[in-house]
Amino acid sequence: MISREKHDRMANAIRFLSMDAVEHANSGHPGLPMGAADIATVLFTRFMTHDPKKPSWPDRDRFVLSAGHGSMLIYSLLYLLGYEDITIDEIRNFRQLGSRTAGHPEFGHAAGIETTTGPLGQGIANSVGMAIAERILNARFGDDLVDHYTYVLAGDGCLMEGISQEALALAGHLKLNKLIVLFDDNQISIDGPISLSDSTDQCERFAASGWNTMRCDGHDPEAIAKAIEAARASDRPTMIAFRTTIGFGAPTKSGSAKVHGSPLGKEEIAGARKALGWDADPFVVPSDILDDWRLAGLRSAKERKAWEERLTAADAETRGEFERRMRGALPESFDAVVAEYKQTLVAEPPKVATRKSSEMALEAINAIVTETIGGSADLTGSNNTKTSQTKPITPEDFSGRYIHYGIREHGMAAAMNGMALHGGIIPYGGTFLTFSDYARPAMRLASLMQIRSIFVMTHDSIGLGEDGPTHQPVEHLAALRAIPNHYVFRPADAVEAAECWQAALKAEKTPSTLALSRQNLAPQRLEHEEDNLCARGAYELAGSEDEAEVALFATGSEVEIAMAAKALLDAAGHPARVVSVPCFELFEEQTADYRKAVIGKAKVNVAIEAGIRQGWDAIIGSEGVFIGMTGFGASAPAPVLYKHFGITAEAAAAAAQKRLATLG
Ligand SMILES: Cc1ncc(C[n+]2csc(CCOP(=O)(O)OP(=O)(O)O)c2C)c(N)n1
Repeated sequence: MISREKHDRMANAIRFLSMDAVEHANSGHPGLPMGAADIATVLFTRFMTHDPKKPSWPDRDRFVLSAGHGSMLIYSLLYLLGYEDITIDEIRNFRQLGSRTAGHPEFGHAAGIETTTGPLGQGIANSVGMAIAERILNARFGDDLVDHYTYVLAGDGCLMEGISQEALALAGHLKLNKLIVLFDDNQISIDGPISLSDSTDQCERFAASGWNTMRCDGHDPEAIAKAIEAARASDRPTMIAFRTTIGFGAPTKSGSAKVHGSPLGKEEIAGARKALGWDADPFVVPSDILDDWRLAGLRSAKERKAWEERLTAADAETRGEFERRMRGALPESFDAVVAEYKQTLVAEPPKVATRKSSEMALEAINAIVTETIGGSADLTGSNNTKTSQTKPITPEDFSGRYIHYGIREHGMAAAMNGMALHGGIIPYGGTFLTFSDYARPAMRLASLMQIRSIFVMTHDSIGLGEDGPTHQPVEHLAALRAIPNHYVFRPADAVEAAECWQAALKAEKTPSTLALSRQNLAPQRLEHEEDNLCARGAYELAGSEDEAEVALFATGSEVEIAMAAKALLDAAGHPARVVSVPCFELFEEQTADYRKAVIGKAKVNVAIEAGIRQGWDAIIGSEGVFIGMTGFGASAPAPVLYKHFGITAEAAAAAAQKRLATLG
C-alpha cells in the first residue's frame, strides 16, 4: 500500500523531471505530464504488468501514450521504473539529436515505447490493434501464454481527431474488454479551453459505441485505482474520463493553455517547487523516491518468471510456434511453398486481375503462414483479401483470421500497425488505392516505425472504369512512393503477384502497399524462375539490351501494353525490350551495376504507367517519353479510357518512333 504522501512525491518526480527537461531543452510540453502524473503513478505502481529488465516480454501489458506531445511523461516513467534505455542523461538530452528522448515518443528508440505517437489519435487507434492482437493470440495460445491489458493515455486532441471515432467504434463492436482508455480530461488544448470548439460529451460518445465509461477525479489516487480496477473487470472496453488540471502544480499557469506546450520559465518552476514542497535540484530525484519507483519497476518480475516457466512447460509445437511468431520469422517452408505455387501458375497461366491473383497467392500463403490476419474496409469482395483459411473474427470468437473493419480506412491502417507492433501477427488489409489517402497518415507511421503492415490497394488506375475520377487513383502511386521506407508493389500478372507478396512478407522492417488491378491481365511470366525477380524491383521481361533501340518500362496493367508496343516496334524495324518495374524502392536498393544493366542504353526510353510521371525520371531520364496520366480520369468503361487518355501500345510505339526520328 502506498501512502498518499508517498504517492504525491512519486507523482511529483514525474512533474519535476518533465518541467526540468522541457526547460533545459527550451521546448516541449510540460502540461500533460504534470496533469496526468497521478494517473500514471497509480497505473504503474499498482496495475501495469511489465518488467523493465525484460521489456520485450510478450505477455506484458501495453501502455500507449497516445498524446505523444506529453512525451516527458513516458520518458520520466521509463527512467524512474528502471528501464535501462532511458538514463538521466537521456532525460537531460530531451529533444536533442541522437538522443532516445525524441520530441515525440518513437518506437525503436527505447524499450518501453510501444508505438510512435505524436500525430494525435494514432496511438488510440494503434491500441485497438494491439488489443485485437491480444485476443487473437489468446484464442490461439490460451490464457497461460497471452492474457494482458492494453492501456492508453489519450487527451482531448486524440479524441477530437476523426480517427478516434473509427477506432473506438471498432473496439466497442469487438467488445475489447482488455482495452482501457485513460482520458486526460483537462478541458484544455492549444488554442484555449475545449469549449472554444467542442461540446461533445465524450463518455456518452464512447457509451454509444458500446463502451463502459466512468468519470473520475484524476488527482485522487484511491479513486483512480478504483476506477482502473473496475475497468479491468468490465466485459466491454472502458474509457475513464479523468478530470485533471493541466500543468498541475504550476502556481500561475496551471489549468490554462499556457502550460500546454512551452517551457514554464524559471520563476514558475521555482513557484512549483515551493507549492509542491520539492527542494531537489533539477534532474535529481531524491534517493528514497527513486527507490520507491525502482521497487515499483520490480512488481511484475515474479509474474514474468512464472510466465516463462509456463512457456517452457508448453508442448514443443506450441512453444516453437509461439516463439517463431513473436520473433517475426516466417515458417521455414515459406520460400519453397511460393516457388511451388509459381510453378503451378506457369503450368497453366491464368488471365485474371491482379487483385484475383493476389487472392490466389494469399490462398497458398495463408495455408502455411498462419500469423497473417486479413481484412478490408468493407470491400472484401472487391479487394479479394479473404481466403478459405480466414474466417471472420467476431466479438465472441477471436479464433478467426479476418477482420471486417467497416468503412474505416484510417482506423484499419492504424489498427494493423498496432497488431504488427504487438507482435505475433502479420496484418494485411484492403481498400481501393484511391482511398489510401484516407489511410495515409497511418501508412506513413508504419514506414517510420519500420513495421510489417501490408496494405492491399486494389482498383489501382483508370482501369477500374465506370466509377470515374473520384475512384481512379492518378497521383497515388507517386504519393506512396514518396514515403521513405515503403515498398509500393505493382505486379503485372499472377507470377508477379506471388513474388510481390513473397517480398512484402519477407520485409520485416518495411511496410508494403500492393497496387492491384480490377481488370483482367494477360500472363507475362510464362517460364518458371526459382528466384523472385520482383524482389529486384525491376528486371528485363522481353527483348535484349544488345539490339534494342527502344526500352519500354512499365508496371502492373501497363506491362501488357508495353509488350504490345514492343511487337509493333519490332515489326517496324526498331527492336525494343521490355522491363517490368514492380517496385521502384527495391530497384533502388540494387547494386549500381544491376541498375545500369536493367536500365540499359537504348536510344529511347519509354515509361508506361496509368498514373502521373513523377518519380519516373529516375529510370527513363528527363528526356524519356512518358505514357500515362496528366490529370484526373473520367467515367467510362476501362478500354475507352485507355484509348481516351492515350495509354495504348499504338501511342507508345508512335511516341517512341517519333523520338527516334528526331534523333536521326
Ligand atoms: C494530427 C495532429 N494535429 C495537430 C497536432 C498539434 N497538436 C499537438 S498537441 C495539440 C493539442 C492537444 O490537446 P490535448 O490533447 O488536450 O493536450 P493537452 O493540451 O491536454 O496537453 C495539438 C493541436 C498534432 N500533434 N497532431
